[in-house]
Amino acid sequence: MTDAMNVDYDGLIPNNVGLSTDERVKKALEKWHPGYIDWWMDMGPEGFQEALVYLRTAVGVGSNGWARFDYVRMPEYKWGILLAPAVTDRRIPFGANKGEPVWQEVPGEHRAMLRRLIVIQGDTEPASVEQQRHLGKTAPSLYDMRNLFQVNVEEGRHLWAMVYLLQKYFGNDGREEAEELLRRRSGDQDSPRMLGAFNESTPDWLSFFMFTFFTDRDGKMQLEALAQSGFDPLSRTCRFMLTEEAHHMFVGETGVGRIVQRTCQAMNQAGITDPFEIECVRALDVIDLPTIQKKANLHFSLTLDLFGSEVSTNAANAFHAGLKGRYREDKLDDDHRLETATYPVLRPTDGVIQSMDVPALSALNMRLRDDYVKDCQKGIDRWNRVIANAGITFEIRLPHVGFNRKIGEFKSVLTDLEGNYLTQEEWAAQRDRMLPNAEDQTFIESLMQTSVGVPGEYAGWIAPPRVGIDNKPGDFEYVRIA
Ligand code: BYC
Ligand code: FE
Ligand code: FE
Repeated sequence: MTDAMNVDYDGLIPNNVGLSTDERVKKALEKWHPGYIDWWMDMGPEGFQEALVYLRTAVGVGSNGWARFDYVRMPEYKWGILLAPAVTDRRIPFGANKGEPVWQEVPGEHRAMLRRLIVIQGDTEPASVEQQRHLGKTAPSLYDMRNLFQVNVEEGRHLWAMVYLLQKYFGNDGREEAEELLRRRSGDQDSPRMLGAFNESTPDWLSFFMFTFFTDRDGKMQLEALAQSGFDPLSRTCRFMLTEEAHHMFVGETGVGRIVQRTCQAMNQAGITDPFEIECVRALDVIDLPTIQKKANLHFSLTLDLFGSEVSTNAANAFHAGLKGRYREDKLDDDHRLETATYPVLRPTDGVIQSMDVPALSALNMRLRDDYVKDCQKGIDRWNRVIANAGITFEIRLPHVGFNRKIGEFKSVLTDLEGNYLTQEEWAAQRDRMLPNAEDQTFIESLMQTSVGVPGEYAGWIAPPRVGIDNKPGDFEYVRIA
């Protein structure tokens, strides 16, 4: 039953977890459902709840053919509970209990730690929907609008995924946490979302694409680490979520890539060779490359904070307990216990930033962050190829990991993009060349005043995609606006 490949669509909640025979959890979820819909109507995409959107819905969990595309009103989207198929005889892959059979129930001694991880993961999902709720009104095309809404409904489903775990495995306090997930609000003074970056605003489409490139990629890394978990229901949930996450990063990478492409094209047509002639480039109604770089600096640094402190006992405990592993733990070749290993951590010391070996167990956040930075760089390389192919001399670069940090080793130092220390005064003088300022923001928003609602048309600051969603032709009507 639990490793069914097909989804049961009979009840209110599509699922492959045998909900129809689990009265207790079914009732709990059905009770939670109206509150979720209220939240979606209040905090979901503003102005488009009636629109018919060409969305994909999961109808199976197999590695191919799991999606069906159709026009759906978002509030009627089938938010289901979908677990990747169980792996026969799966063993805890790391930590003190390595090699023992995975847990199908919550191990009592790790209950609080596990609940905290699930709640934090769950909290980010609705937060991102809240952050993105105004963007429909300024979408550069129906294609992009549809992708935004696809990401939004899937983040909603990710909330369901975590709420299912809370309702099924954590009894009363799980139910309370599930309610709290609907109560907190991104950016709210009194009851904010749990992690820093999820309380920032996503004011424009360049930010949206940067967010899905950088911040959804933190989602990918954290889900990869949780997919290794010895708590098997969490592992299976995360494994299925990762298949959806790939599309979110596609949206971010190609979104920024298409903006870069359009800027380079406009520069070439106008005969501008110097990317730093900002006023001339902006006069073409495209976003200059240095401003794109500044947005990348902002979203990269905000996202690095999501990895927590480089040296962390929480991370050590979660690994030791077998709850949260490393990126591709099952592909790594070591003892998977890390009781004697070390790992290099970058630390600011007087005058210099130094690499220091610390116990590997305590450096797991640093390690996941290192894997994340490598993953980001691959996408950046692809953006840079677009610029190089256009014959323009400019390279988008990831800033130093110490730049603009609020969490961890670097939170009490100021650095420039290369990691050189700055005094308060130097920071104040240089900030506007490193991060978007009010003027940059005003310019970006001046380009994004309305949405483009004609099928096949695109705003002038972004290139059309190379292929459509679900192989649809260029003039396909991805959203039928009510
Ligand atoms: N903001 O030992 P520390 C996604 C707190 S994104 C505020 O340094 P730890 C998505 C921390 O909670 C992926 N507080 O770090 C993307 C702790 O507080 P308590 C989300 C922070 O615990 C886009 C204290 O500082 N999933 O899915 O090892 C769209 C000391 O903690 C922050 C996860 O994060 C911060 N940035 O690691 C939609 C996975 N950082 O408990 C969705 C689950 C740290 O002492 N979470 N703190 O009061 C975790 O694995 C860990 O909680 C963290 C932090 C990696 C977040
Ligand atoms: Fe998500
Ligand atoms: Fe995502």
